Amino acid sequence: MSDLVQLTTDNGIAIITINNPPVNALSPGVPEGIAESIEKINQDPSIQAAVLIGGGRTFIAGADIKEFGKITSGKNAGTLDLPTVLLRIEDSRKPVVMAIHGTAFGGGLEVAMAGHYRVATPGAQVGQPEVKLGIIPGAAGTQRLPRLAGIAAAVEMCAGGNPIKTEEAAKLGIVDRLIEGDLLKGAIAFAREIAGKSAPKTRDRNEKLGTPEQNAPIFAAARDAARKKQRGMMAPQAAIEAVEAATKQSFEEGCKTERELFMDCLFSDQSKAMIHVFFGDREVAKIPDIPKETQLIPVNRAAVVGAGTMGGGITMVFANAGIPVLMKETDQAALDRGMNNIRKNYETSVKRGRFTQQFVDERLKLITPTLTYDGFENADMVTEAAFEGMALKKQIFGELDRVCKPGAILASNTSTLNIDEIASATSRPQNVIGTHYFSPANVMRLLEIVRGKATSKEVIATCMNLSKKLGKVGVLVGNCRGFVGNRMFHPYVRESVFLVEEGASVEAVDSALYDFGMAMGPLAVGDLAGLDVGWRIRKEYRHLEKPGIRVAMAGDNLCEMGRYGQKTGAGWYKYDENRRATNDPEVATLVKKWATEAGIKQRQISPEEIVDRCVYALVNEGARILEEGYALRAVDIDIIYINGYGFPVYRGGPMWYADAVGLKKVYDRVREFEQQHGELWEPAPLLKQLAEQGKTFADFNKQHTATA
Ligand code: 3H9
Repeated sequence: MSDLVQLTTDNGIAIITINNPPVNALSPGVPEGIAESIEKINQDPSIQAAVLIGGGRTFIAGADIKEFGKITSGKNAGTLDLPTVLLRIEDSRKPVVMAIHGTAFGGGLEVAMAGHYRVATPGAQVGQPEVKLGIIPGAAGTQRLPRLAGIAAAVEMCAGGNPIKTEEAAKLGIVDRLIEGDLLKGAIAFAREIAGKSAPKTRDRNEKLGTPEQNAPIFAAARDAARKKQRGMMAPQAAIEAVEAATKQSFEEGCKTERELFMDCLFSDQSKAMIHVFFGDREVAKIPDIPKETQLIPVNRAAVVGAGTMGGGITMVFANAGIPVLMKETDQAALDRGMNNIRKNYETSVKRGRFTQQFVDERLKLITPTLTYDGFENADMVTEAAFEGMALKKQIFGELDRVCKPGAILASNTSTLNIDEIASATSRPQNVIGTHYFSPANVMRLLEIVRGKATSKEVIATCMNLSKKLGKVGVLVGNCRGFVGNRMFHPYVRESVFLVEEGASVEAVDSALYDFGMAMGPLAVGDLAGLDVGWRIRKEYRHLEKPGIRVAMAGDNLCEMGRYGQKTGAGWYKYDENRRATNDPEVATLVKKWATEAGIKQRQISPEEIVDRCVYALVNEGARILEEGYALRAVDIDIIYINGYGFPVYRGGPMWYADAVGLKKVYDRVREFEQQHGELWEPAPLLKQLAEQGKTFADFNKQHTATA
């Protein structure tokens, strides 16, 4: 018997326990161990029924995702045999009760559904999250789930990928009984109740499969929703097709259809990219020189300086995590505006069903607006979110140094400024760190955590840990201008403006990148964020520009005309009072005039060139950042771009995308652009090196962390 699966007995009831920490994934040995146990149970006349349970904190959280890479590279096919094991469970003459706690996800729920009964602890979760990995259920999940839960719920779970609580699963018929108290004891008692009775096989239960008339609108609505909400992804559509097969084919044929669709997805670039993102989300939390055991600073009370858009959003982030927070402004009107915005934001969340009124009332009680620093002496962490200017930030940090208790974390939400210079205004630079949120701060998942020269390991470890508690993905970055995200965004936007100046329309640039999968086109993003933001920064840093190098002018010229984007009703586009965009022919005329005056030739530009110019500008800068060590690994850059900049998750982030295209091809294209457009396109040395060696950015990851 495999070490990963134990078989014991309790007075005629067999207990199969899966012990594969941390999440009891179905790694090689687990399905085999289950199959062997089932065989033994059926041969043992003293056994009347069996319970299958997960050891530790959870039931089975799914197939072992690490195995998928081995399958696609031809090194392993073990996980794929799971459907056969599940048939053996279902065919067991002794009924099998699945006892669920923690999470029964993916292959875990598929195992559970092959059992004859399911009992669960309240508050546990079940789900088919495979689409989030770019695949679909591959062990008959799309065939058994509709038989237990009905078509509508099965489509939603398989195509949407979101888990449900066991309370809801019980209502849907996925779970037969909820067990308060000791799960194993309850499951054994349940097994005694059903022992000797006929055991229902899920695959034979066809009563919830509906009629074609009932199902057609469900599938049509699901396909439509997936096209909109999971734009560009193949797995959700495949999942819907597989569930539809359950309504049109026999169980066996349906399983074959599911398997074909599963294999198509598994071998797709999308699934490889999304699996990379799954592990990347977790890898970014690992900082090579900061041990796991690093002492954390308890953050029980927080304060925020500034009640503007960012300050208010950050205040909500702390309140949402249950941390009492002071929010300071300099005058009453601004403070009132800030509190009103927070209230409005919460009202919208209640209307949209994201939060309950009770949750919001509790969160609002945690927020204390203030005009003074009174109470800051109790804060464990203060986040400054004032206007972006060095003098002001230094003044605030000087004040914080005077009022805050020793050991308090002093964080700045700066998006561009030098953290070390900000820290120099205090007597405790080891406590100063950057925490760069993305707008709207209470929604966007990314948190760039900026390490200053003196920032202590305890402060870094605390902020990394806190980011999870705040519902964010924290990524540690170095202290360079624009940090990682904005430093890369600059050449990306620059190229989008160059392209417009060279003859592409504003809409053509935006739609090429939208079709590539970006959440929004770069010019529409500029209008949303305010074109004046970049314009002001560029003016501040103009002295650093090399003479003779081309500068994107059209965006700045629009700002000179007062066209700042959505907030002034016009930018790259025109906006109505509801901020709905329409194309503005005046922009095309103006840009053409400016380009002609500047001697820029107008030409036809293909969507392919638009994507290459903008995305490779990201990649080339990303390569420099990686080589300079401002990002720890290529995957850190990918996670930043997916969570903060709307890069499509199914392309795995800019660095993964470049690896998938092939660095030689990317390098050659960058060289081509260098010949056409000059030194702004000089290939990053790391890109050149890896391309010439036939390597990838992911290879560099390994070397880098190994030597760090
Ligand atoms: C599937 O089942 C396909 C089937 O249809 C069958 C096809 C034939 N495999 O997230 P955490 C690791 S597809 C391998 O930090 P939490 C994770 O990398 C699968 N490893 O904990 C991490 O490692 P490390 C469908 C896995 O408490 C450690 O475990 N299932 C797997 O915050 C702890 O994870 C899913 O998609 C795995 N399946 O969250 C579920 N799961 O410590 C994916 C986790 O080295 N998993 N690891 O960084 C999850 O959603 C969360 O891990 C879970 C726990 C909610 C379970």
